[in-house]
Amino acid sequence: MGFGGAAGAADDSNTGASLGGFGGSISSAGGSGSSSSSTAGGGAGGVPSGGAGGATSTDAATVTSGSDAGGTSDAGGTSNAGGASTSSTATGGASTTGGATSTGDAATTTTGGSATTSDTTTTTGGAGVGGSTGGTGGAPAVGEEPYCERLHHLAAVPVIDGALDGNLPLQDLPQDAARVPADNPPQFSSLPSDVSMRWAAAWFDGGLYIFAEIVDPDRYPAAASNDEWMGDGVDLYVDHDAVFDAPGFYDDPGTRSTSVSAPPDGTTPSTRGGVFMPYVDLGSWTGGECIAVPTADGYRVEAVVTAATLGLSSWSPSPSAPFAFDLGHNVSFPAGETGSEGRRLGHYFVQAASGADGDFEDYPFYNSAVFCTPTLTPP
Ligand SMILES: [Ca+2]
Ligand SMILES: [Ca+2]
Repeated sequence: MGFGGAAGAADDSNTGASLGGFGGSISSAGGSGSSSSSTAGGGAGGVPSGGAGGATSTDAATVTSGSDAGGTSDAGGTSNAGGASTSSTATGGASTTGGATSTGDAATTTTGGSATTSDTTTTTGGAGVGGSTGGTGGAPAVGEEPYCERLHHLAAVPVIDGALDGNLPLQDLPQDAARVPADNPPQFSSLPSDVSMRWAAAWFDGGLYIFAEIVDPDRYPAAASNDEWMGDGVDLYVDHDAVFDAPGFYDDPGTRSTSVSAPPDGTTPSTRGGVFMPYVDLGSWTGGECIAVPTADGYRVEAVVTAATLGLSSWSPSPSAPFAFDLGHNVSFPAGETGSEGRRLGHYFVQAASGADGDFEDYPFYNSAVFCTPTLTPP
């Protein structure tokens, strides 16, 4: 997570920003597949139209791609030649391709050919006018697991010990949906090149399972006096039913942001975690639901989010009761350096708003409308 107010220590200029205008479409970090694999399988695809922030993104892994079977031009003015992709650089199976995209005042999440929209819905068939509804696209390339789009079921309750459960394939997390505070010292205006993350996710009968493997030669978790997100670590954002009382906001209970701190050194595992909502620190993440263990070149994070994490008395996800989530990697400054967000230099996400420019409302720690809404495969 990363809102400045929670610890009172951050000083982002966006602190206190109004929630009045969630805009834009979704930028989704894809896997490592090729462009062809991500666009293959696309149905009658879409282009964004209308709505605030509805411009076609040029982001490398944005969800505005897709082919339009009969398109000529959409209402938003984006030309879309029939059959041609409007975003040639979408990569990876996790990118939302072949699907429909439409945007409105609230963001749109597009996963594998289905679209969920808020406020403004534009739907068109083959004529390709004014938005779109996709076909059956979005199938991953071989070996890819687009966890933003689809989660497999774990038969057993995961064991939170730092070792991967379920033999899940790990997926690269591209750094295109990144945020670096504008007031960082100039030499820290972008994420360091030697930090990376691979991750896996699944659902089980009690909630969401996440595993992340981080390469980071410089483990520098938040200071003990600061919130867990203010240094190296992993953030996880979850809503239990993918439905929001007010689009873009966090439900209480039901939606939570959690942060797991990186280990403090190369030998000591950590179970330090925190639970948050925007501008609210809800306390430590206890109950053995998260762990961070050091590795030779970084660390691993493993966690489950359950009913207790989300402030609920019960939660039983299923294919007919899916949830929404997102994931972020908090990346620190070099040891000894700090900025307006403590030891955190910046962070990047599985999914953020298309064209995200640093404003809080573009990111899942603040805007629940950018969460992934995966299909849950049957047990
Ligand atoms: Ca485990
Ligand atoms: Ca909800």
